[in-house]
Amino acid sequence: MNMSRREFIKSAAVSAGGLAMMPGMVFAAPARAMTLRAAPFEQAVRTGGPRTNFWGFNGGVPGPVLKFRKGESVRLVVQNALDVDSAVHWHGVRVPNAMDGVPHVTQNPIRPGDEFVYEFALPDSGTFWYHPHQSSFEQVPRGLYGALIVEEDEPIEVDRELVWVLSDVRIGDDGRQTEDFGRILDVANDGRIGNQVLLNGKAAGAELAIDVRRGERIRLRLINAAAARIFQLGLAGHAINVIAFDGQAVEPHVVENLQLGPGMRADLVIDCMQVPGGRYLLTDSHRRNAGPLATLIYSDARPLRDKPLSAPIRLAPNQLPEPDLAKATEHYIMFQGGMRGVPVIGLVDGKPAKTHELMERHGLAWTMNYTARHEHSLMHEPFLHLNLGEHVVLRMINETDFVHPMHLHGHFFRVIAVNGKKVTPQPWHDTVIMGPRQSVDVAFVADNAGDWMYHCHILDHAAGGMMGTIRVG
Ligand SMILES: [Cu+2]
Repeated sequence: MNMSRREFIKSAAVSAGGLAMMPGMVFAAPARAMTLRAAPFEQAVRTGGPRTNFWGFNGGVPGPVLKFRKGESVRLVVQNALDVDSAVHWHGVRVPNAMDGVPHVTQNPIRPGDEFVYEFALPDSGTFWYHPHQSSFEQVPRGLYGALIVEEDEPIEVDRELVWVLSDVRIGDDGRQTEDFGRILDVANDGRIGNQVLLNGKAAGAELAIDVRRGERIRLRLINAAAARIFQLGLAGHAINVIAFDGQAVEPHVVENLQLGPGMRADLVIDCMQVPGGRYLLTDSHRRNAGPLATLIYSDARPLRDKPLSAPIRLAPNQLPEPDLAKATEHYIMFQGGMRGVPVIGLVDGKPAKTHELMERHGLAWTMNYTARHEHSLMHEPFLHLNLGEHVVLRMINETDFVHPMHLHGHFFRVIAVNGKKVTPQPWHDTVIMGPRQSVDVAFVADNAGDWMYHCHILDHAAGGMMGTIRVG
């Protein structure tokens, strides 16, 4: 007989007589525990190639795929075996503030040799990821990132589920990482983009083979863990069905190609309906880094089926607080700076500095509402205060000539307008791309109390001033 733990405890209590459950009493399942150990290690990104020095979780790049069920409570022990401070952020997971993993803001940094225990419940199903929020412009590209998957109560029917963590690395001919993190030339430009794209830690390229079978339905969970690279993904010969952005369900729709900025995720359904022996390229067509990433190769095995599965691919939505635009308060954030475009004056520690002074004297390049902040230094001074439960429209005005994927912690927002023009549909995101000179309006309910990071996910930009906190409550 199949009996859930709760039913078992209930019936055991009843049969014991007199030990019946009190109304409202909940037997929480014990939190599932995992240990993540951050440490240096080496691995070759290409079979037979030179070894690359990484920092990684549990000896891998990416770190282990953490897979949980919606509603589950987890206990994640992070051990720091690096010789620098660290802390881990659970990107996209709506955690209580104290579990958000931001050093100096939500916790003390985890010192070398120490550990920190993160405990929280998982309110949403979806594709999330984890990475340090300490010197992330260095710790992330060195290899500290991994997927965090929360399964739906009723997953859609597929033959296979793949998790692809996309990233890149800047390496020399000897395979060693180039030790040039945080250069002002990268900070004030497009960020530090690697010279080798990685797919699950392996060198991407036409020679990277993905074996599929005719008739197979694949659910692809994509995560852009790169520090600065924007992907524009296409798959020859196949329809790309998007079913979720940033872990949140969208009405399934087919796209020609998919833009994925740093920090962003997408869930896709691919029906492999080409013939045995066929080869199809997965490509990146972004202007900066166009090229093949992998080849889908159809095996000669007997097809699984000759028509695509007819099972629905629509995901059940998570319960997110719906912003009411009629009563929402408007807030503005203006972004300026960078090496191209109009020179600016920004405040650093309360004192004005021009663009070249920001860069040469402070190592900063970007301002939000005329202020440039050092990573986490002035974080206890939020740049925006919201009341708990406030309905908010945040208008982000990008006065720079650069693209910025903006990320808000602890909340999801709906993207409601671009350049002042209403968009439909209005998908939920935790990270949204602002194009150069573009304005993007997002709406959300500030229902999670605490000081929440709000920053560009081009991690050099965040380190260069595009980072601050929003206080809720
Ligand atoms: Cu940016």
